[in-house]
Amino acid sequence: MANIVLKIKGMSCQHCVMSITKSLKGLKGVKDVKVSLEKGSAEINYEDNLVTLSQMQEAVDDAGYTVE
Ligand SMILES: [Cu+2]
Repeated sequence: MANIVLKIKGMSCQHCVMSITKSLKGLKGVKDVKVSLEKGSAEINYEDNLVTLSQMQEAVDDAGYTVE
């Protein structure tokens, strides 16, 4: 199990938080996601043999936001 905090650009409300959470949780291997609107970040617990950092960045992109 691994843990990472991604800085995310473009979040402005709780809807953004939900979209990003949902997109990340849709990835196989992502166990837990805590998105903070105040900090502009997402803390992710994941299985590093199942999901890569670039897949997680892509999931954030797909939700319409950017990883800094
Ligand atoms: Cu929003």
